[in-house]
Amino acid sequence: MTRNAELFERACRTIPGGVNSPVRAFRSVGGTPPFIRRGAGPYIWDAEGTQYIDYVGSWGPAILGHAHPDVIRAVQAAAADGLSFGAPTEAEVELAEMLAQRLPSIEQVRLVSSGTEATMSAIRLARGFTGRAKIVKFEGCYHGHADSLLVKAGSGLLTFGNPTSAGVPPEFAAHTLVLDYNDIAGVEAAFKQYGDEIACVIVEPVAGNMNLVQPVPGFLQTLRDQCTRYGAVLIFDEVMTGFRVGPQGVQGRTGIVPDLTTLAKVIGGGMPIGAFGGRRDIMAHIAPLGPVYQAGTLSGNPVAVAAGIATLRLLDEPGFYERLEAQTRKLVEGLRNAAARAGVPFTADHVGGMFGLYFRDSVPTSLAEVSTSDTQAFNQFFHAALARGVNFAPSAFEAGFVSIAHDDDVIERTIAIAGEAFAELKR
Ligand code: KE4
Repeated sequence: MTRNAELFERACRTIPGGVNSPVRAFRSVGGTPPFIRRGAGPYIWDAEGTQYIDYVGSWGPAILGHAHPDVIRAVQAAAADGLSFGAPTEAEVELAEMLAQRLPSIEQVRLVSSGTEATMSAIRLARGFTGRAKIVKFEGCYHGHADSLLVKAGSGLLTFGNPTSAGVPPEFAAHTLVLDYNDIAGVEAAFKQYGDEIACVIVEPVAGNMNLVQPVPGFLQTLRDQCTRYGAVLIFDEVMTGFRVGPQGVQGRTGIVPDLTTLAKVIGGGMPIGAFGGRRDIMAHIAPLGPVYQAGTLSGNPVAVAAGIATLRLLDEPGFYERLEAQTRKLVEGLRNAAARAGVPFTADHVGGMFGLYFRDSVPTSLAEVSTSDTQAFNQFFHAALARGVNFAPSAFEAGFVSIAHDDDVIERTIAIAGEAFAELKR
């Protein structure tokens, strides 16, 4: 039995499914997940000492590559002064100011410890601010595991949602309307019917949890216009896209400014962190200022904040995002060409430092289109690449992530390995 298999068997004895987050269990792609011992730059090594070029990057946070020395030094220095005080610290003020300076939507921001906490709090805030109960989300978008977000579309086009998870009472899903991503007419119809009952719309402004799916022209603007017209709060869930697709997230790339933004991942550089922020008049409703309760023992934790500050400072380097996007483009173009040479139906897309791989002929614009991809081919490709030392996301319905440490040599080696993996599909 391999060391990874031994560790997985041992993990399954005390941790449900052997993992602390379901996607890590490889249920979608099959097989045994490597247990990672360490990472450095674009690489991770598993318990057997096998090296992988990593394109998961902790699902987005590792934008600088793993174990960047400046970030590690900042974490070590902060930790040496104590791990958490449950009292205000200057560092969390500095991080809050950095977020407000960088994101057009943020006048005030509250730090939390995960993306789920950020979106759950933002929705409660939108409901408290508007006094309304209904929320709108989109099929294929994932915003963490708060009850009112684990919801799939109802039976009818404009009927309210049904839980996607056991343990969520139907009543908790009853206020969630699930529309199709990029369905502009559907959004307009929903607001026409329920406009003055809708507290908020929450959207991944570039979707990364149904694989990468970009907004079609007009989709985000329609959300902005309809929310403004009916007094609903527009929430951009930029947990994944924040500081990943550009220095100001999707709101910076598009100029479309939401009322609230949720963040996590990159802003903690790999440490537990999240944030929600936006218009001052809305944030004024959050306790202790206003009636919407929200709290957290480790919110603004000094060690996580130190990692976030060190990370954001390095992202300020001139040309950082141009280089990151250039490397991601080289990867995506190289993979498309390698698949074409092998005669495999495949395409790929990218925005900033995140990318999507699709075993279908065209880039999808909805979950329905993503779902027509050849997931069996993806799973076979995934394992063929993994066996050759490239770690893509272990699901056909996840995005991938490039770090600034993925230099030309790493990208070229990835493309060569992918070429062998594509060829294996044809055998
Ligand atoms: P966390 O609670 O996992 O920190 O964040 C939830 C979340 C919220 N919003 C968006 C847009 C997200 O992508 C996420 C979490 N992303 C997944 C990646 N598909 C995390 C991976 C996992 O669940 O283990």
